[in-house]
Amino acid sequence: MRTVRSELHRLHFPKGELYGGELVRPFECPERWDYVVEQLQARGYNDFLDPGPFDVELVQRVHTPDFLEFLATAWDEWQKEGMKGDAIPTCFPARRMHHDRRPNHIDGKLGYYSMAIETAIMSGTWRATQSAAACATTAQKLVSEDQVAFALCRPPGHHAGINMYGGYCFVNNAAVAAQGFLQDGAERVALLDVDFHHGNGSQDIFYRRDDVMYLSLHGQPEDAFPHFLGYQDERGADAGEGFNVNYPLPPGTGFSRWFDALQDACHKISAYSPDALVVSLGVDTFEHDPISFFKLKSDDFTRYGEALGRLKLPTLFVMEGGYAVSEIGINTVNVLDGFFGTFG
Ligand code: OKP
Ligand code: ZN
Repeated sequence: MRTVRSELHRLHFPKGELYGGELVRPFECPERWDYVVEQLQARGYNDFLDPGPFDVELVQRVHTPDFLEFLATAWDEWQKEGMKGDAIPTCFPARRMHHDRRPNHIDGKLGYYSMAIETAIMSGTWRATQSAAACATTAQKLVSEDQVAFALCRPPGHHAGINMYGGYCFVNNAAVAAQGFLQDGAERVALLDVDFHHGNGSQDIFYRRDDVMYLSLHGQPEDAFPHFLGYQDERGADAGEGFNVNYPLPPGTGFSRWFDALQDACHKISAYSPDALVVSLGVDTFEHDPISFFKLKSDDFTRYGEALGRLKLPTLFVMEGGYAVSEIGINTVNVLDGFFGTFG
């Protein structure tokens, strides 16, 4: 298995995240990437590759051009206003305000395009974001040769919607990969999201489509970020009706309940008979994750990797969350080891 990763992720390291009423060092930090690389090497996954170019045309099939233009220029606009820190939104189109008229001022644009305020934009954010999306695309193309690949994306992507960023995400790497499979001839793609958080962005992008089935296991919206999407009754719309599957789970959920949901998801994936599987691989379901509330132990990641391998599908793993930083590599590579234990 080859891993596509880029050192350019290091260009994104905002100083602060507003958390608990304080600006703290962001949970989504560059060392996360280092710990994953270290564990991959320690367990013999030594085949690393840089990504090819950022494919604008492909990315525009999942995000709007105006949103991408905003991401590319937000930092410059922010700086032109003489702002000293990183760009953080402070003002939103809440209920009965205009959510479809885009303001000109950068303060207005930040609120218009974002879903949360923990995610700061800095000088290198756009370049890092492009490198992560490029990792997803390059790894997706490797799957046709190798059956399996890993896109070690940073920043992550699954909260980024059609024209919306937040939750540490700017461009939806997994969605770009799913779209890439379709462009390369796949008829159906399953996107399975095992990150602790609901991938509201992935759901948004594919909600009215039947060519990508989105399935997510996550902390229930009543209790967990992103709070405003991810209920079980969100089943897709129009052509996509029945192709969006949510498994919201309560605080304290341990492996046995989580794995029941995963097995149900696996049955639905098999019945859909996709040409490829994209796994949004967040390991923040871990018992010691600082911002999540599931109770998976490190060995449980191996067990569910085995279940994914039994699907016997061409599979792309795309890195999402995981904030117990010193264990992120162990848990991530446990999934891969489990996968190859049954996939062959
Ligand atoms: C990104 B990914 C809770 C604040 C939550 C955002 C978490 C983003 C997670 N008080 N902050 O899905 O791992
Ligand atoms: Zn997450």
